[in-house]
Amino acid sequence: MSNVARFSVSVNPQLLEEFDKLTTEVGSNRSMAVESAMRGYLVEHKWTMKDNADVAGALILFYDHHVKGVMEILTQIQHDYIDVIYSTTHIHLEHNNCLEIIAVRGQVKKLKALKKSIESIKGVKQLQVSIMNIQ
Ligand code: NI
Repeated sequence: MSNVARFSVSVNPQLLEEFDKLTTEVGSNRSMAVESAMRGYLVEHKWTMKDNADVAGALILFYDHHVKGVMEILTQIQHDYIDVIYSTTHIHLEHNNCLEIIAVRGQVKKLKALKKSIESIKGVKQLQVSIMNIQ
């Protein structure tokens, strides 16, 4: 029995072009890069599987603080989740942009709700979630 599986996927051609270019630049190949991306996807999303599990990690967000209401909403959300937020580090990157690192620990379902709330804020350009199972 083979230890590799072959499959075909359909993707945006520009995305594939960019992916192949970067893959070549880092000295990899398409299969290795797709396998690495799949492992990354599993790490990124596996924590969401058990709603009652205790997990910990960080939410990293990049946003434009000049977008009307963004600071107030972000502060309000963080006050609504004080039971799972342990610290927040704010970095003023430049005139408009800020980076915020929110350290969290708590129940999966609560952190999923927090993630969803932050994702919906207008002005948040990127949100990266890094959560680990700690049980
Ligand atoms: Ni700032």
